[in-house]
Parts: sequence; structure tokens; C-alpha cells
Amino acid sequence: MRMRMAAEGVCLIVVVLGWFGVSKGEVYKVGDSAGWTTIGNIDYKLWSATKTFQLGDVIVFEYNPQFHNVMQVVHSEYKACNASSPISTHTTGNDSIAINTHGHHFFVCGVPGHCQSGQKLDINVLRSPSPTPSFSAPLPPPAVPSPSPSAAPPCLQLRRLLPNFLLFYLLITLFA
Ligand SMILES: [Cu+2]
Repeated sequence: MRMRMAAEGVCLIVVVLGWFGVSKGEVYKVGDSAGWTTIGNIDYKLWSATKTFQLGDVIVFEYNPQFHNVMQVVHSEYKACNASSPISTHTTGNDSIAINTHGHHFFVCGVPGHCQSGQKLDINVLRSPSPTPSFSAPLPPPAVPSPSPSAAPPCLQLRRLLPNFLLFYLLITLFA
């Protein structure tokens, strides 16, 4: 009895965690440990090129707001380092920006001279090569090939059964 409850408890945790984890994107800190800065001549182009950004990812700019800011701009302004008419401006020093559309997202620091010295960022979200059924489709679990394309992975089936499973678990706990 005890073993069974333990096993069910573990499974429940897995299912619940999976539930919450479904549509979460990756979180990327711009410039990694260096953050968003002009110090050290960070190559933000290189930083960006080493990542594969996807819809739902979150880009975090960490910087001292006394010295820097974040402005999202269009391509021409990114190229020209023109921050006079940004799409949006962020100034907290710890700005999380969710990337929810495909294509390029251009950011510059609006402090004079900073963009020119390299504080500019291009986040490109490529369209996925294989067609996805919907915007928020959960990723399939790794390394478990399903027998047929239509068969849902075990955890997805469990998720659908979760309400029943919770009731069952409650009964087991009450009458154990
Ligand atoms: Cu700056």
C-alpha cells in the first residue's frame, strides 16, 4: 500500500510539473554574466548567434539603470543607432521581454554613444522547419518515440485523466 501511494505520488508530481512546464519558453540573460553593458566590448551579435530563439522565450536585460536603458527599435534605426523613436523603452535595469512573434527583434541602448560602441542586439526567431499544429503546442517528451503520430505520449494522456486521478488519489489517502 505504502509503495503504491509513493509511486502514485511521484507520478502525480511528474504530471503536475509537466502541466505547468508546458508552454514555458527559455529565459536568456543578454550578455550572460556581463549583462547589458558597454564594458568589455561584448559582441552581442555573437551572443545572439549562439542561441536558437523560439516563440515564448524571454530575454532579460540586466544593467545599471543609471547608465543604460533598453529600447526596441525598427531595423533601420538599429542599423543607424537611432533611438529617437523607439517602439518601446525599458528602464528598470532588470527588464524581461517576452518574444512572441517570429522574425527580428532589434534592441539598442538609448544612451548617446552606447549603440555605436556595440550595445545593440538582434534577436531573430526563425520559423520552425516542421509545421506545428498550434501556437502553444507542447513539445513532445524527449527520446520517447510514440508508436504512431496520432498516439499521445503517456504523460499527455495522464494529463487528461488528471481530475479523475486526483479524486482517486484523495480516496486512497482518506481510506489508507
Ligand atoms: Cu548603454
